[in-house]
Amino acid sequence: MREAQVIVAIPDAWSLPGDTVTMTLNIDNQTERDDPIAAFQSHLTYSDTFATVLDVQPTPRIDGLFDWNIPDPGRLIIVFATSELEAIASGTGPVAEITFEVNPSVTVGDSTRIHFDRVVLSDTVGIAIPLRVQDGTLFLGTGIKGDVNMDGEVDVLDAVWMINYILERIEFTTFQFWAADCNEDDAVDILDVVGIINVILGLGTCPPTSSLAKIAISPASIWSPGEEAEFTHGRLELPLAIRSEHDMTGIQLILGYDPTALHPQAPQLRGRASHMKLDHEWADGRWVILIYNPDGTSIPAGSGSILTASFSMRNSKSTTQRPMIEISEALLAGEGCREIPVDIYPINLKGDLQPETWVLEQNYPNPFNPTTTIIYSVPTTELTPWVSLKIYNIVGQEVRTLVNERKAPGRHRATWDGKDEEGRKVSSGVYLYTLSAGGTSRDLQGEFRATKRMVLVK
Ligand SMILES: [Ca+2]
Ligand SMILES: [Ca+2]
Repeated sequence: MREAQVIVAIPDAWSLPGDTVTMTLNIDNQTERDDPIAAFQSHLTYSDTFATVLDVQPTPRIDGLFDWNIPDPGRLIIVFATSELEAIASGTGPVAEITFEVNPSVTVGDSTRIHFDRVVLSDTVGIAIPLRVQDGTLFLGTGIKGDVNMDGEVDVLDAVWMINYILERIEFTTFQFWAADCNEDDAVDILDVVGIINVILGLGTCPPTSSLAKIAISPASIWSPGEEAEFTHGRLELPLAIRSEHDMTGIQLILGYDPTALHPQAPQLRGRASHMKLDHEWADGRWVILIYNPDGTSIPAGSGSILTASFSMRNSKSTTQRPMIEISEALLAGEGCREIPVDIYPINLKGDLQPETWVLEQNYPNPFNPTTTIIYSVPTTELTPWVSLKIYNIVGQEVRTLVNERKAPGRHRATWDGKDEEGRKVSSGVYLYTLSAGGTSRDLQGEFRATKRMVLVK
């Protein structure tokens, strides 16, 4: 006998006591070797004390005769035949929708199996087509807000499901969405996550938003401190700061960015958010970041950077425009699952994507002991230029060579440890540092030369 290719199945569904729920009867006959289906007969059994069939409707895949009947309680027969017994189009998906009404007195957590008792598929000349069946299960949700995975308990597993849903890693069924939307505002977000954490820890409840007393909450603000945003060659460090007069139990951020120019890296918590937990996911120019803490602690009120979002740049050599980045959404959770309104400021990037000119920056710290850092920038040129950075004493004698090689475009940093070429500590006083660059050879003729002073103190 040939292996059955056609699958007749009823996918699982979830409902609550007293609700109606529609389950689908699917036929999967999408492979080309399948025999054409001209007619179908199915006998289904289910618990009639659990649910009652209200209606059965064909889907557009069915064109022809369609009928159904309940000869005995708990038994459903569905029959259809295509017009003039021509084959129904191959494909996958529902051919019928069965609407059940769930008995209001059924115990939550129960389920009933929708069982294929007998199924016959006929081809166009009346020969049975081999098939496989897959029973479905109608689950009754526990009716507990927060019990997303429907195991009867509200615990950290449910919080993880919610986080994965918000980060768009998984999808929810209608019932799971209902269970996850603890504060009943028709959205599943960080407010629900911190609500469920409070419930798990016994710190409080996750009341419906509509039941919260209307009290004035002063708005927070979120921005990227531009003076800190730093483009270095091939990389952007984007700090994000929040000012809030209220403690924050959780934060949900969505950053929009140009995915053709930027590639998100791991974000890092900073400052007063360092103790929090962070999870994130990005795709197609949307970067969703969640900040929360399973132990219920919050980010204290205050002002300053809480996060650095880093990007690497794609095709940085050919890009000279600053790529688009914005804070698309910011949702702040306060005490008791209250939402803290937030003003979002546009991101104004100050750093250049790539330096367009030679720059020799003032060393820091200065005065210094024992080490200091010197930053210099190499512009974009067709050929990688030769660069030298040397230290001289005040009478012009060479003390140390820090750099003497080709350097790629971008900002570079060099460190001087206050020692000469032989590794001896030099005496305190004024020193000069000179950046020479140019051409593509060691002669360093002409292109750029700059000198600055620094002071070594003892
Ligand atoms: Ca659960
Ligand atoms: Ca919600």
